[in-house]
Amino acid sequence: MVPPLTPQIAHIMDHTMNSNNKPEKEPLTLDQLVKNIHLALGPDGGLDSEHIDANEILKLMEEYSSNATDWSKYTIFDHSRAYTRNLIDDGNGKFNLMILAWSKGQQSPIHDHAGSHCIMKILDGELEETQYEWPNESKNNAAKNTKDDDTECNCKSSSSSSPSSSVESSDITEAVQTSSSLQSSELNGNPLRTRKCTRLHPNEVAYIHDKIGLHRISNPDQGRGAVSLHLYTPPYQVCKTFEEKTGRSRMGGKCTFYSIGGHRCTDSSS
Ligand code: CSS
Ligand code: FE2
Repeated sequence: MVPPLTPQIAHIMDHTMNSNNKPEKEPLTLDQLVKNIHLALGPDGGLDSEHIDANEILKLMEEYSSNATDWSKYTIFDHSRAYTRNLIDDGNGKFNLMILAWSKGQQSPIHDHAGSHCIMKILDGELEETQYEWPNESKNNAAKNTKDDDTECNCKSSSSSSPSSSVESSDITEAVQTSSSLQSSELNGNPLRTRKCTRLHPNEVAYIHDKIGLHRISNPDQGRGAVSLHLYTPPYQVCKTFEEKTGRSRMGGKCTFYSIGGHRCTDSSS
């Protein structure tokens, strides 16, 4: 476990007085949040994924309230991609904090998180998170994978899993290709079983780890983009992506940066 937060951590501070001479809460800035995450995760080394207190980081992310003045300089959209990954801070190798700018109506592939903790906060617009069981669990539970599950989940059932013929090294942010015309009965493997689907609104925070399962993030709004803040600790450069219809995986998700510190990466890699 991580030691308790030290007193240097800037929580939402009482700095100013209102007309009744009562303290008014001054919102935490993104810069202060970054400092707090550094303090919580330590300067370097020491903590692996097992020893990180994810709840502590979750609370820090919850304390921040979205303010576009803080994050607009990091938010670069590219509508030829499903989303862009824009690095704010590399956490001295301990974590990556980044802005994801989601194109309208686009979605990530289904993916894991390479053993890292993933904490995400909605900054603008809305996103949907669909969680899936790992393929082996899905196989064991295949008999339970009824249409009722889809009814329970309000998210649109995705018909756009990446075809298995895709190149192994594709970037995770590439727009997900339209489905192959094959029916699931013609493909080897079992469909991934949906665990839950959650609509996330501004300032809401979500958490996932490989121990929980896989997920896909979608921007369901066909008319506007969405922006989210993501913390990954430890950082990772590649993850697995999965076909929804078969559960087959690929080491296909190269996790590259579109920009770093607000500056566009020339080759869109880190
Ligand atoms: N995990 C994805 C974003 S959805 S949490 C990524 O790293 O690009
Ligand atoms: Fe993810």
